[in-house]
Amino acid sequence: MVKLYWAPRTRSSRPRWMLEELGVPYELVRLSMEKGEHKSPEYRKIHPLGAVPALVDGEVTMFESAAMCAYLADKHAYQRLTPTLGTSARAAYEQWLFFGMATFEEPLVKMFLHTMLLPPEQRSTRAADEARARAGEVVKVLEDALADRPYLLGAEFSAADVVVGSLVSWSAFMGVLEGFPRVQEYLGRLAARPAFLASQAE
Ligand SMILES: N[C@@H](CCC(=O)N[C@@H](CS)C(=O)NCC(=O)O)C(=O)O
Repeated sequence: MVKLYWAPRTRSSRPRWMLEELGVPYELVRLSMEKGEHKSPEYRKIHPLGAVPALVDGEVTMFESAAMCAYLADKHAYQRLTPTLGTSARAAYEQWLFFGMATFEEPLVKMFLHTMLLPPEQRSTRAADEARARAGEVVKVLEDALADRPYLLGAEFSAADVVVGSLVSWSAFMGVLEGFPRVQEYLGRLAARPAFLASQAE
């Protein structure tokens, strides 16, 4: 059975959501980040940086949450959460996957660091403001893209919605969705999915 190394309220909810969407049975291996279990030498054999998530599926052992979503969608392609290779739908799908990881996540991480995670004396109001402005710019791209469609690729939900949707959910938590009604509605659609709800269970 697939094993997902996981901790609540982390990026590990992405592959968990994907597994739930696909109906693939999986075992959750919960790591206590408070106890530093993700930094044990044993776990570092699975994830060399000592982070969550990590996924083990038979002979496949992998890290990087978005790559896990793409891998699972391809492996269970009959569930139709990934477009056919070489098509324009596939190009859009890859664009949104990379947009999530390379463009969208960065300002959210920076905002989170400078408003919540760093000790107050290390936080920079300027860095937080810059990150908030950039996050708004990035969310506007989604607002425009969702003008004529319920999901990123059109009428059909895909693995790109899992990756980008998880970041939209984080954006709501960070308070950057105000003024973006279509993205808020998109999040409402995603959050109503049973697989999303199941992926949040602790
Ligand atoms: N790009 C990686 C990031 C993984 C990551 O940084 N995970 C965080 C939790 S959301 C973590 O485990 N942090 C602890 C650490 O890096 O020491 C992914 O998407 O899987």
